[in-house]
Amino acid sequence: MKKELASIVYQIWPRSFKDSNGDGIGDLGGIIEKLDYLKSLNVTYLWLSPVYVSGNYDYGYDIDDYYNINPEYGTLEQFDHLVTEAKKRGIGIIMDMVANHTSSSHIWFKKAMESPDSPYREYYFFKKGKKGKEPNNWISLFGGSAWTKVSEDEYVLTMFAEQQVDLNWENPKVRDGIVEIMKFWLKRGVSGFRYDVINIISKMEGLPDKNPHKKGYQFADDYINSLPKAFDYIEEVMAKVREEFDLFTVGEGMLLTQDAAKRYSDLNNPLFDMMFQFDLALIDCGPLGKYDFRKFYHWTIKEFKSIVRKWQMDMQNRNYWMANYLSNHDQPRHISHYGHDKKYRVESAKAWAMFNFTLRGTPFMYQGEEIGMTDCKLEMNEWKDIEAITDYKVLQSMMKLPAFIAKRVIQKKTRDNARTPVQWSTSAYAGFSTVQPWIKLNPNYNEINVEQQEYDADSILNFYRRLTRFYLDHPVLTFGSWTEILVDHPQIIAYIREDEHEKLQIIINLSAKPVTLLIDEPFGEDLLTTKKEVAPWNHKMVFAPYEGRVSRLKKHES
Ligand code: TEU
Ligand code: CA
Repeated sequence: MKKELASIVYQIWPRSFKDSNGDGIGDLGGIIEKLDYLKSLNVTYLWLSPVYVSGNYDYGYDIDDYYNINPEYGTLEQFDHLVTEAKKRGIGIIMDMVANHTSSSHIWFKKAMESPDSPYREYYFFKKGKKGKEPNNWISLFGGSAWTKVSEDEYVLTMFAEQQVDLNWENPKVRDGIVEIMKFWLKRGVSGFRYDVINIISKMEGLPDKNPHKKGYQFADDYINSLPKAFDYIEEVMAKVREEFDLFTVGEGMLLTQDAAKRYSDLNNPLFDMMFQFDLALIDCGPLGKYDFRKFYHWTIKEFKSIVRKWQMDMQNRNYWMANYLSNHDQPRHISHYGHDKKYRVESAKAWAMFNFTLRGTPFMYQGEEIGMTDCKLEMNEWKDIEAITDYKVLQSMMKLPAFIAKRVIQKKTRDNARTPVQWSTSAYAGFSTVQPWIKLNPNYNEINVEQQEYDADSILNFYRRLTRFYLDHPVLTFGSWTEILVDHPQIIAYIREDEHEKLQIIINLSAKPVTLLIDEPFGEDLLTTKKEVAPWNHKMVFAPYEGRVSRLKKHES
């Protein structure tokens, strides 16, 4: 197996990481300033959410120019400097490859709009409307129709915002264009890419209506999700890139099935090294996704465990590979989502971290989780996230929610929760900037910030440092087998990781209540614990709320 699978990837959402020039916007200079800090977290790769030129309708996921840096973030020279400085510290840079769509200000789209016979029309999906209506009934992933009107009777496919135009991968020029972009950045020294919504690049031929007999817009998932041609396209572009470069690759799979995962990241013949799936993030959502609130506030540790089991077992049995994460720029903060962001914030942050770094797969972490940052309540005039702003209307019009409930749903789920500035210190603006940041700062920065946690050996930050070091020192945590124990326990998640050298037992209380466990063979040697002081192993063990332990067991001769 590729040794890079034993990596720690730290995701940066640049706009909110660190501002270096006092304009309230995070930038490349800020990342460079913090490289030693990132090194202290034993990070091996930094994945940067898009830093290319963008109109910022979807904060970088709408790209105007793939060959340049957003001037708000810096210059190409600064980017090269970042790559060099990171490399000095043994850290590789991973770029975000947004290849499902360009922005509507990208040169390809502008040329397509110049004339009806422009060859660039083949780069996108232009289609005539049906009787004054959209060409089909697909719903956009940000709500509303998936079609954007471009002239009297013509539309173009936009699966996300109207400023994000879906590329037509059927066209070989599109595929070559994407290869060229990747090579450009690889030549500048980047180590690889994260591929945005890569499983939806192929669309059902003819773009037919979904369930024509049903009224209203339809969720077009099965018309766009991992269609056979998606695999062919990826195989082709990746082969062209790999002719010249070795690279680290992770694909984002929206509504990824296990069969598709097996094909994307098969260890014997990977298209990508690993994939992301969303099942844990969507644990409390209905079938329509994130803003389908019907199950809100109701999820159980049992359900959580069954999702973990489903993926851990399948990737092991069928020999493919997944990226593990709890937070990213699209989800609420995981401490607020799964943990306890008040009384047990510190304890639950450590418990969830221990969980994420001891699963089979490659662990990813997201800026701010290492200090246990929490969601932030934003009032409507403070919302920045285009998805939230659109869905606020959709929740009222399509799902018939009263405005005040729609507002509460958005406040709980908005991506802005994860996008407030990183809290570096207790100084003005949390040490993120010297001026008012571009987005609301979480008022809890006086209690939650890097500076204070640096001085506390028992802080979440210092726990992450021990945990990441431990992870890198114990390859069994990456490659070893995963066997669940205490399967039916309603509060505890527990498993054994084993390879030819080592056998580790992980037991974590994911609940806010203490748990008593009766143990047959209490011989564990604790290697890493979330609590500073722990009781010795005994036949009867009490696990405090959110207490977790990694212990070494004796390997039996077999
Ligand atoms: O996200 C893909 C995606 O599936 C999102 O629609 C996600 O489900 C949603 O944001 C959850 O709230 C990727 C990027 O990570 C996201 O930031 C972009 O907005 C999106 O693609 C379009 O590029
Ligand atoms: Ca700045």
